[in-house]
Amino acid sequence: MKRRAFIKTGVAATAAFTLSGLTLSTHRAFAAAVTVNLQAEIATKTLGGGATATVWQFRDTTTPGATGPGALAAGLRVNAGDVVTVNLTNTLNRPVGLAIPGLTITPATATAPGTTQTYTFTPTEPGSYLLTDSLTDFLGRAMGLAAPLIVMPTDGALRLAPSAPLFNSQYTLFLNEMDTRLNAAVAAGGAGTTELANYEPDYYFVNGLSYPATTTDVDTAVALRVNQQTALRFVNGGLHINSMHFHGYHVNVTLRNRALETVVVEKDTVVVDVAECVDVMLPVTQPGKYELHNHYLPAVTGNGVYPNGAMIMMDAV
Ligand SMILES: [Cu+2]
Repeated sequence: MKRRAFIKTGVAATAAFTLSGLTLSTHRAFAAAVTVNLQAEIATKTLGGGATATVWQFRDTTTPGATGPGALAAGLRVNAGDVVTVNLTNTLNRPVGLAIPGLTITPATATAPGTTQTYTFTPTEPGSYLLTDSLTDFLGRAMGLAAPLIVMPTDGALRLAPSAPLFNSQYTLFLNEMDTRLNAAVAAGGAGTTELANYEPDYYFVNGLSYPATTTDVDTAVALRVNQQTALRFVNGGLHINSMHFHGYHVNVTLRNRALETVVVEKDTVVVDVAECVDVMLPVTQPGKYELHNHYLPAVTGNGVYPNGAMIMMDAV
């Protein structure tokens, strides 16, 4: 298998970012050196109802057409112990500094506009991480400059952590939202300061998609099988807390920001704080189709219209 098949995720319609649905991917059972090329760039995002917005994004340029989970332009999966090299090309009009809370990245210097800089890091703790930009910070995340990083155990085992139980399948559910007034102000050359101070999102996403597009995307429409265990990885790349409510099931929170929960309580609603990564285990106890959605009512709308936004479907057979 080619190296990039290990680290990159969701190549077009075939190898999904997740171990999508019921199929188990082959995994590398050792640490290795991996390289990824990311570009910080301006893009146009299509929203529900045909509206568009100017966004910023990290895009994996290693393979043309490569995407992260869902509609995200980037998303990485590596093993603990991998030596990861990221060549970051900054095409934005301001400096960008690659940041992954919980990891030490070298060098800790900004990438100037119009330049490329090489960063390296070696994750040791399995779990989910938020890849973002430390310099544009809140503004950057509001504009979309964030992506998930998934770190599997070094031996490639299907576990959230070495001491956690095995799972059969996993999905990454990247959460964020957008206030299109902010995007429009920045696209027009403004600083966006006023809009950020009055941030009031009108679109909400899971893996960059809004309902009903979430129900037809292979990385985002959660396929379950009764009596199996599915891991769900919530990564909050936005500026709002997400309370993710499950119909049909209870889940066990296993990791919050890579730390094992000491007391595991079955929950039907899981809070994912700003910039937080929460990994849960879902024991599939019954067949059926069930919703998983943000419990904050505006988050299941798009430009005020329901249903839209951060709502996905789970389908168990
Ligand atoms: Cu509900």
